Amino acid sequence: MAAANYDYDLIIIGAGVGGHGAAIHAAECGLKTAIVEGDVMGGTCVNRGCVPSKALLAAAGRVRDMKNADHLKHLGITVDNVSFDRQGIADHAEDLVQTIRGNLTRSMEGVGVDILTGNAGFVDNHTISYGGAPGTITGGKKTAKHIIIATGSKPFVPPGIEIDNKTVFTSDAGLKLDWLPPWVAIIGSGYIGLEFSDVYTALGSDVTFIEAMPMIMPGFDREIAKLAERVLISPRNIDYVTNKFATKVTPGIPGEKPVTIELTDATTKEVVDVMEVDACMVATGRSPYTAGLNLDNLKVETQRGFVPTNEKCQVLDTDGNVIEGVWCIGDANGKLMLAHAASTQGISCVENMVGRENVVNHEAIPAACFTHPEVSFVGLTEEQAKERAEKEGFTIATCKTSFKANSKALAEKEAEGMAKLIYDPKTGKMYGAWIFGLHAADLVHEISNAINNEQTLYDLKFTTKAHPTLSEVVEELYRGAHLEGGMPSQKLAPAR
Ligand SMILES: Cc1cc2nc3c(=O)[nH]c(=O)nc-3n(C[C@H](O)[C@H](O)[C@H](O)COP(=O)(O)OP(=O)(O)OC[C@H]3O[C@@H](n4cnc5c(N)ncnc54)[C@H](O)[C@@H]3O)c2cc1C
Ligand SMILES: *[C@@H]1O[C@H](CO)[C@@H](O)[C@H](O)[C@H]1NC(C)=O
Ligand SMILES: *[C@@H]1O[C@H](CO)[C@@H](O)[C@H](O)[C@H]1NC(C)=O
Ligand SMILES: CC(=O)N[C@H]1CO[C@H](CO)[C@@H](O)[C@@H]1O
Repeated sequence: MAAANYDYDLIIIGAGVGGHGAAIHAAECGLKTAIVEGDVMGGTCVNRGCVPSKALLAAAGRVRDMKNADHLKHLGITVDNVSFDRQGIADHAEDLVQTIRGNLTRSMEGVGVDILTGNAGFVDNHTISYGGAPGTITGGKKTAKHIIIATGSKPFVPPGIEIDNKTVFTSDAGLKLDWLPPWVAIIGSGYIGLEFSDVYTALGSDVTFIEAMPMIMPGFDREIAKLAERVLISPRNIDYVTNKFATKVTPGIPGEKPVTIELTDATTKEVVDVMEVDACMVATGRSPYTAGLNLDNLKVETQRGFVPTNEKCQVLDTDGNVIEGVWCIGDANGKLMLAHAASTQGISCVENMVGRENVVNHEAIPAACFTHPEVSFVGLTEEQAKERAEKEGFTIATCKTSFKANSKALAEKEAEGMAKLIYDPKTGKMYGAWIFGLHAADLVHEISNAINNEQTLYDLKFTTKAHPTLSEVVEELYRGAHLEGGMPSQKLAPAR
């Protein structure tokens, strides 16, 4: 039974990972729940994001390993003539998408969530209309006590770039791996561009990054970016230009006519070069997908397309007031455009709906780039932490360790990597951690959980990892941190 006078307790607009996480938790909390999806179930992550990209990276990573005769020789292995089937790799990605999409759909049906189809827009803060053409409110109407916007994002394509989905494309078409262009320019060296460069170079393509910022991998901690460049860029068939905008990109014809890319200097604003490549991938970020929601009916003004929200993901109107019953999670609110952030926010919203106050700590949410090897982090870069420490009047210190000090990494002969912790030596509070190396994406959770639980290095110094494991990289960080005032005995773990 839904709350009096409503069809549902909760309606979620958009069945991506964010909407899915909210729906499952709402059903578990006893809320009568519906989810509306205007396209295929699963959203970006399952169909056009995390899932197919990780499938391609898994296959490409194996190819890279098996073609690395030097590395294998050090382990005493020789391999002849490694070959791969491009279509077979593409099929692996598509199969995985279908499996996970099916599981996601069934898991919601299994807990009694109603799945409604069609695009949805707001009539008022308790009513949606769905199933009509996008931007209209002519479909069926449903009411709910709470409505969550979970409409996600789409690739952002800068003006001047013409997409043909064959020679000039975004990640949407890139993930289909229709062909392997001999030379691909990738516009943008964020995590999506980097992951694609890993796939393309493993499968034999050459890559050129075009980056508008003065440095590549601009979002990374500088020291980590430097090492990542030494391992992920320099030894591979990758080069780059920085401080350049791709201002005009014209599609070509595979094998006949090249793609042309006009490069404009970011400082002088002058056209400095025209590149000719076989293909161009546009990885310049993502825009929120909030058109067609009829947010005007709620007096909500999007900011660069993002839905304005408070710390609890409640939607705010033009006067900054909370709109009763309306929430927004995931890529559409722009707080942190990652799949697991979307579902964590969804669960948090439901907690607030059922009267348990909850605010997500975004500085405890890990992030990863699934190159070989991986990059992961949680919290701030050293640069950001320094800035905050100066402003708020505390001190920070860093400690580092190399994968070369780790027996497990050495056994794998994959010891290229480092980890770094940014912390306050007085309180033992951790502000950020960065890991570059084998299985970095799995290693970061140890630290992100500790940050989420507000544990300090005073506690963590006394935890134990199995030997030999990669987790000892994190242990090295904890133990290597220098805490002022030594180790107060009252902080010692109690004897059991
Ligand atoms: C190539 C690539 C790789 C990525 N890899 C990772 C990764 O490894 N890890 C990670 O954490 N993140 C990754 N991401 C990011 C991740 O995909 C997104 O952060 C995540 O999908 C956001 O989830 P969401 O639920 O907010 O929105 P989405 O997944 O975008 O889902 C929104 C859904 O809402 C639907 N919708 C929109 N408007 C309406 C409407 N009006 N009515 C009805 N339905 C509507 C859409 O059709 C869509 O299905 C990747 C993204 C890309 C592009
Ligand atoms: C490996 O490939 C080369 C060239 O394609 C070929 O001449 C050789 O016979 C192959 N070797 C094996 C073991 O298949
Ligand atoms: C490219 O693909 C997208 C969907 O992935 C589609 O919306 C767009 O219309 C396509 N463009 C062309 C020129 O085919
Ligand atoms: C947990 C779950 O439902 N797993 C299923 C996902 O889909 C595959 C293939 O359809 C099934 O074999 C799994 O059991």
